[in-house]
Amino acid sequence: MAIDPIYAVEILGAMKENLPVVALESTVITHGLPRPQNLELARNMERAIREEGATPVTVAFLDGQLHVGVSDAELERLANETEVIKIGPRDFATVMVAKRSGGTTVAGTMLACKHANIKVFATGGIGGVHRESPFDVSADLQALATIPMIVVCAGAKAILDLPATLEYLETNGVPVVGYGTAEFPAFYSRESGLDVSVRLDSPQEVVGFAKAHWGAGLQSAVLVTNPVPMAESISRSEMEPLIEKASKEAKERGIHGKEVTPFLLQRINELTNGKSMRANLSLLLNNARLAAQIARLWRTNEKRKFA
Ligand code: PSU
Ligand code: MN
Repeated sequence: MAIDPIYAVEILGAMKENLPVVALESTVITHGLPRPQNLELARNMERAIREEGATPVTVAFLDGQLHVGVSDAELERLANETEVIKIGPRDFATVMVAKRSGGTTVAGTMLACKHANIKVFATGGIGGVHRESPFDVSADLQALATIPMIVVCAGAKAILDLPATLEYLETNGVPVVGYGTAEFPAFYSRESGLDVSVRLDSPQEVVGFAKAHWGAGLQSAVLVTNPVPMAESISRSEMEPLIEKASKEAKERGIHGKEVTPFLLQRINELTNGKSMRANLSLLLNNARLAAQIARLWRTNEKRKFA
């Protein structure tokens, strides 16, 4: 049973015309944010991408079918359904066979993009190596190592072991681009004390870099890390004790596997009285805009190549 995605009509049109498209994940809708902010955010991200002149493609599973692009009604269903699965690559077959619905993670969305030949993807934060259990390495890292696309994020959350996460990316040939910064951003915080592998300052530079990277024969992704906007950012010193506390609770409560990330996100939101969620929403929109700017240049360049 080969995978046979359902493409939204708008996406098919955009792809046929070689118009810019930006993929969006949906675990952030199903598991990352509370209702009703999840639906609001999903709609706002799609709108931000359109405003920048690209077509948004939210990826998700509905009743066992992979959707590349969803309608507004489908978005609403995803945001409100309770029996939704968090879908990474290993869950594709489970969901297809059992005809289930759910949100694709960064890795799951990248796998879908590989089938759909979508090159640019915007998300909030990538998964990584967990602090509580160093063997819990997100499948996102594996996907970044093997699927050639541009992934725009705000770094990885400091709930992770950030140095170990960066080491993994280095080993696997994934360049970590700091967008307008030489420091790896830590999601809620603009600072981490850790270096990126290269700093780039414009969408043009990102596109040129990605072409050089793939031109060198690599099959890995280019990870663009875009710091959370200043106004909603939270300092590292403010976040650190709260992250420690949430991580300790996760361990004490025996939370493990794919439950860890959603638990920590929700707990940190409670501990910051919603401030962390405001940072989360702001950086997601910021990433959607940058990804759309990159996608526009990407398509123009591709056209020129074949003209
Ligand atoms: N980071 C966020 N919000 C999220 C996630 C990460 O700020 O919702 C989701 C993403 O979909 C990511 C996934 O791919 O969590 C990683 O989960 P895990 O650590 O189980 O691989
Ligand atoms: Mn994990």
